[in-house]
Amino acid sequence: MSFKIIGNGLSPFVRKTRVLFAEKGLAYDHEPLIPFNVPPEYKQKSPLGKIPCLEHDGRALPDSSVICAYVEKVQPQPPLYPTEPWDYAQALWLEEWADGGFVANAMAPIFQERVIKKLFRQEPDEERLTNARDKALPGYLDYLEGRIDDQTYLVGGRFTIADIAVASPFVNLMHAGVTVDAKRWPKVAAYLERIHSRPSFKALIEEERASLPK
Ligand SMILES: N[C@@H](CCC(=O)N[C@@H](CS)C(=O)NCC(=O)O)C(=O)O
Repeated sequence: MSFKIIGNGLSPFVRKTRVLFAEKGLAYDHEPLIPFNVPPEYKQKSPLGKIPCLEHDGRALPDSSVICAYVEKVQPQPPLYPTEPWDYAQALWLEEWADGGFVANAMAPIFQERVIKKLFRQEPDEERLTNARDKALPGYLDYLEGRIDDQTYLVGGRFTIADIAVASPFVNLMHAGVTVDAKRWPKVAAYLERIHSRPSFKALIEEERASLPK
């Protein structure tokens, strides 16, 4: 079995797939494609032109959620999706909450203004940054604080795709210098510290930090 994950490691969606691979103990090659002006050949593999895309034994599969669900079937151990139907649905919902809401409305604007623009030596749009950090982000953190309750993991008492998908974009916030206020959101802050210290996340966070300008 040969796997290749295509996409720059700073993408929360690429990180999501890489963490899943690490948790499953699966080896893969990594091609860190940047998703701007992608070559036409890449669109043959990922028709929306987005990262990540997985190559498995010569076949291409786009989209982090699709990739993760597929790899779960290819390599079921250790299981990273709940089996109980309600828990399964909750895990998928939290994955969508992260991918479709939190990333789009809070993480991406902050990361783009603070990190991407710095990489391209552009001036940040302070109003966009402030809106995302001070207006959008708190609502997402309030929701998460309620979901964590007293649990170690988000769903079903064990580490799942929900934890991978939710914790991944918080790494981007860390890179952007935005941390969770532990006084206001104590459960989220402790939860993230716990999840980000897993070897799967820790190794990638260190690799990414080394790639960013100081
Ligand atoms: N639903 C997709 C979202 C992927 C996505 O939006 N990736 C971004 C990078 S973080 C991208 O490729 N953007 C380039 C574009 O939208 O053209 C997934 O989960 O893989």
